[in-house]
Amino acid sequence: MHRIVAVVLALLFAPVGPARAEADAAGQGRILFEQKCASCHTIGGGPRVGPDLHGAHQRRSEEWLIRFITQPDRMIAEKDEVAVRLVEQFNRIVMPNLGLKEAEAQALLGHIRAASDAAAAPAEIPAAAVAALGRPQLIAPQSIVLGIFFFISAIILLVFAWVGLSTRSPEEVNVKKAYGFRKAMFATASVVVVAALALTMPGAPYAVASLKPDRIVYVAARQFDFVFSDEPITSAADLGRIPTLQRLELPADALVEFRVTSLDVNHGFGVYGPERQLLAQTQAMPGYVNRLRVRLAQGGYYKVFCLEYCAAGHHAMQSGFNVK
Ligand code: HEC
Ligand SMILES: [Cu+2]
Repeated sequence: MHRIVAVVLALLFAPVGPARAEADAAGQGRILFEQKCASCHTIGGGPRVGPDLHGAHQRRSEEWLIRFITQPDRMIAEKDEVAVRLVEQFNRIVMPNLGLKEAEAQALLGHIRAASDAAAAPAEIPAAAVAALGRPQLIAPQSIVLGIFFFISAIILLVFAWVGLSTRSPEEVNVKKAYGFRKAMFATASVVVVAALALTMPGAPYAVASLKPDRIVYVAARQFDFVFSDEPITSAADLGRIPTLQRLELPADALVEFRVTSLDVNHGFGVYGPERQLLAQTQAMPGYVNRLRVRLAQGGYYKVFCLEYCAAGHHAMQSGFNVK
């Protein structure tokens, strides 16, 4: 009887025990990766601040990887051949020592293995596609503003030149006439300013601010990436627990509200259109949520760049989304 109970118990628990432990380890590895590594690395999504870790377990020994994940700074200082070459390749940005224990590195390796198996090999961006991007074109409002700026600048230059030249032949000034002219100038300027305000105020975005957005996207910026989600992510501990949007798709012509915060230092959240013009931007600040509302008519891929120098990996801090 005891033996039967023992066998039944063994059958019930034997396969479950290790499998669950493995799943837990994989889950822990995934959370650790989201929290500590995903800001610089992808697995199959291409290089970012650091190399794509797709298949890292195939190109390096387990021992090397564990050591590098726990003590990258020491290995680089000791001039490990592979580590030094990687530093050269990645703009001399040294991977920080994140104070991980060996068990955590093991869990991370488990995740890198599992995620590498799940993801296809990273696609190279064809050089032709990069070369085909021409110089960015000025969009209408920008070129109109630039035109007005040049026009006013030209008038100011002409006035200065005229005043400068007029000093060659000094003449008496009729003070009364000069004051009269000044009054007339003031009246003209007042009329122009009030008219310009009356014409342009209705276009100010205050009315849009009272509309209900069609879509709210939460953005958490951190060194060195942007995390999109449908729920607020307010601390690094939320990463890996709150689902993030790996690929953000937005409907065209919808009113989209980005709620932008930062998990570490100040960043900028700059949205660039498919022709690579800056369309909208706000700051990403720790402890604050800045709202940025946009209505994007044109379909295509919009890029997001960090607009505030935030440390050595700033140049790689970019993301993007599709509008359909
Ligand atoms: C601040 C950015 C940053 C963070 C965060 C970061 N890394 Fe790195 N990582 C790098 C860079 C840059 C390199 C290339 C080597 C160098 O320059 O130091 C690298 C290299 C590596 C390599 C070697 C890759 C290869 O091709 O052999 C592994 C493995 C690695 N990182 C794992 C991790 C893991 C795991 C984490 C999270 C615990 C992590 N990294 C966090 C920037 C980072
Ligand atoms: Cu930055």
